[in-house]
Amino acid sequence: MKQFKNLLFENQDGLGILTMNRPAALNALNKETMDELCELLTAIKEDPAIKVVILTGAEKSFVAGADIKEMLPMTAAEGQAWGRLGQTVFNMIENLPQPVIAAINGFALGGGCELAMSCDIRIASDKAKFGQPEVTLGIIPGFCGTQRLPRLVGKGVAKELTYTGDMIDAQEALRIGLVNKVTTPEELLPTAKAMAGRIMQRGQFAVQMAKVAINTGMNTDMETGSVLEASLFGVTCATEDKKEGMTAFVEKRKPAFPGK
Ligand code: DAK
Repeated sequence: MKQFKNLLFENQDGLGILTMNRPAALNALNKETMDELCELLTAIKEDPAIKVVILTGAEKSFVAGADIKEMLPMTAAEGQAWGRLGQTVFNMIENLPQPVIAAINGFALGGGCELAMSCDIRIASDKAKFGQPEVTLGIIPGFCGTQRLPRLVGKGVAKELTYTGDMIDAQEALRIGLVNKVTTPEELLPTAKAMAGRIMQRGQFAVQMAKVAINTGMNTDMETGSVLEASLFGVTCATEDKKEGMTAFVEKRKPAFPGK
């Protein structure tokens, strides 16, 4: 795969490890990084050999937000285009066929917190820090943070974090439901990899359909979501994975999913 300036990517036997790699700026998201993410995510989406992706950051930060120095001179039109680019890239992550686990090693602030929230599952090191500090800069979250944060932690807590710009630690993020798990820094990647490994043992098409059902269902009403779920369940019934999974259960053995 192509080499990028601000990203590292490695395919470890079907597990994609994507590392935000601009440590001199605490991995802040500039336009160049966002364009690279767009290109890399398109390649990952089209690569069926990659089953699960882990997204993490190099050195002491996950992502310390959008690049403030690059945003400072932006006009209204440029700001709007920047916001749309970020929203498009984060929606690509949310809608990637493969599950994406954020392994949050350090600062996840502003656009960094929004990036983590676009992933399916968040695991944090106990050194991680979270926040939406945009109002401290005179702006509001622009990569769907005002939308994803209340959906994850509820409206009241989302408003408190967004209006105050306060930073919270990993334990508080766990308490409010912003992250799924907290580990030591040493255990962060092993924990994420172990979870990815369990997901990779399942029927991959079923995992992907579950992702579509949950994501789409969360953005619609219960009845429409239920109809979608029934339809996707029906689709999984036509797969060889379903035949193998159920046959293996009856035969009291582990399934060997063909992946179709
Ligand atoms: N942007 C650019 N550079 C950054 C940065 C950032 N977000 N965060 C850190 N850096 C740079 C620092 O400037 C410094 O560079 P040099 O001065 O050495 O050249 C280097 O990274 C190391 O940072 P520090 O020296 O500050 O490191 P500390 O450990 O002392 O402090 C910190 C770490 C994370 C507490 C601090 O760096 C910090 O407060 N950073 C800013 C965090 C922040 O406010 N993040 C939110 C950014 S705003 C929108 C689109 C997008 C957005 C909003 C709207 N629309 C289009 C509508 C998103 C906004 C944001 O994300």
